[in-house]
Amino acid sequence: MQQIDASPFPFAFRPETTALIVIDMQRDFVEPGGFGESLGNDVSRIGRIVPTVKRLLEGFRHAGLPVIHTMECHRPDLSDLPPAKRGRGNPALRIGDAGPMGRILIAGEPGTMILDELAPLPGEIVIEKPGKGAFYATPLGQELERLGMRQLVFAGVTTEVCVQTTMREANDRGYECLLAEDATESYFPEFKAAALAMITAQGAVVGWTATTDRVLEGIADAR
Ligand code: TIU
Repeated sequence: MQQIDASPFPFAFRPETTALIVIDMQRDFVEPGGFGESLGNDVSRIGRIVPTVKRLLEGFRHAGLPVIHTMECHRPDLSDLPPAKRGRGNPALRIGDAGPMGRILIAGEPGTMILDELAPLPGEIVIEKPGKGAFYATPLGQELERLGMRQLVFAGVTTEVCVQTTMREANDRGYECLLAEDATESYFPEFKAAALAMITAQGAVVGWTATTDRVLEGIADAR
């Protein structure tokens, strides 16, 4: 086993069983006019992590370790959108409505795309998910089993919503999970801090956290 210098204690991993999962780095959450702003959020702080997420992505690619991207989105006919989700939050624009970047959070629309700087490379797995967690109603679990993964490093947005939900789903499925703390962000700094504390409390009850520099150091000699 190799180690990443992490909180609350070192994260043990085998490079051949470790993947990066980048959660929902989509225009809809980062750019004005998208889903995040429609919920009443100031989206400006989210974009600041893009260079750090990019460094993490490139580190995994360079080490030859799998990279998986997720996208929160729905079918154009909204058949995978529960009415409870469409109505939630009293948003200015609802999921499926036409906004400045196309229909909000609908697969294939410009606003739903992953940011150009972080775009998946050919061969990288992209999971489209209708929920906050990336395991619900998706093939993520089968893909991870097919690849033989056991340890998962997470990045993306938002920390306490889709990232934390997915980490909890993964933790319950037996994966050892680490969140790159400077490659994730929330619309609410206090919620990000609380999520990091919840994850690592009680001896890593959900998982570990570490900076991107420490993760990159850990995987540097993976090849
Ligand atoms: N609202 C919010 O903070 N997040 C989401 O709706 N989705 C994700 O976190 N991707």
